[in-house]
Amino acid sequence: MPTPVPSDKFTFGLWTVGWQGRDPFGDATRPALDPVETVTRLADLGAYGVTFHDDDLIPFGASEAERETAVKRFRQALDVTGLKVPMATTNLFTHPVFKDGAFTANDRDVRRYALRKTIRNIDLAVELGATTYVAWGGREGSEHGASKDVRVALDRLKEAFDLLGEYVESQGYDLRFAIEPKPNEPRGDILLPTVGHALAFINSLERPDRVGLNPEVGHEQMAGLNFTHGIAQALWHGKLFHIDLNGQSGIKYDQDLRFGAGDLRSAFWLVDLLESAGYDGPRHFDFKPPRTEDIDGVWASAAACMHNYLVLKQKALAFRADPAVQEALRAARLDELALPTAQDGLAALLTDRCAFEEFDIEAAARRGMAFEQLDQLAMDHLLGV
Ligand code: GLT
Ligand code: MN
Ligand code: MN
Repeated sequence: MPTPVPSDKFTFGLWTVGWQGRDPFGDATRPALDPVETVTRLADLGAYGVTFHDDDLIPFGASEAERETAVKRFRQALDVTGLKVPMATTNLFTHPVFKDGAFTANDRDVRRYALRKTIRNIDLAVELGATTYVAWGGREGSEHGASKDVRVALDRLKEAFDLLGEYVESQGYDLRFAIEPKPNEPRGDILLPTVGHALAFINSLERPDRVGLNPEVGHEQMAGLNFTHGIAQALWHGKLFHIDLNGQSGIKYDQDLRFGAGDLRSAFWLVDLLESAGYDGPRHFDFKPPRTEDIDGVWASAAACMHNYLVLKQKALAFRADPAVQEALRAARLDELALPTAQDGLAALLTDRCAFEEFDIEAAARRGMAFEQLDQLAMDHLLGV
């Protein structure tokens, strides 16, 4: 069985294992976790790093002295364990002040506060070595038709990223932003609901090169979308800056299951893609150990996230190396997809009688694609038969 090691680049948010199980219907089922304990336990399990929201590390409203102590203890734990902080983010959703959003709240003073809160944590993130700053706009959205002028709200969202980019540049920070799309929850509808919406938005920013994506498995699947396709497109645009791995069973509330739970076949194709595309960023788990679990269950599910990734990686590599698969890929004509459609140019295409006048449409229509055999080989690898 594969054992996780730091070079696998597995990372976890403090808020994941630290989730106390509070949901809209029930109170916490677990006590709070000390970030220092989280760092120690994650290092013991073979993780590479840990990520945080400002408020995960420094309780909201803490005094300057409390802040210093919290950061000092965290930093010491990082030094002792060697755990890294590749990414950090801002909590712009828990406090009631953010009930109508942060960067797109109708109230201007809330927007200005949200930017200052973010900038303050960017400074800390960079001090701790982060090179990616995630922006999940959980409360940037609405429940009512006229309550949000979406075009104007997008102006404000662009303004926020332009200002943050200006700040990071003025400080000479080596830091990029990663937008995390989500279709809904906690707002009825959230701005930039999918990978595609976010990709288009980034093109309108002043510093598009500094902004990419942090897609989350469950968030795309909540919208019924193919996550692996979304990741492939993000990679194609050079925009996969970070990734949130977890599990989800279809179109329902955001389940944040451990990685591999939920849609296992999709997880297999995702790992196959990340590994074959050479994605070298952190494999970041953003999951919630179910509230049925005690603290032992929390660490068991964290270990399982890494275990499942490594098992799927083994299986994906074996799938690609299998001569029967390579033969099936040829039969499915993947090599032909890789050929340009008109390497001879437009003029040659227009005069090529075989392309149209003499093209045997019926014969081409009769050709089978041999996809079922290929897919069953993948299934057999996944099932271990
Ligand atoms: C929150 C959300 C996640 C985001 C985090 C970053 S916070 O738990 O559900 O998907 O990645 O703000
Ligand atoms: Mn989620
Ligand atoms: Mn996430």
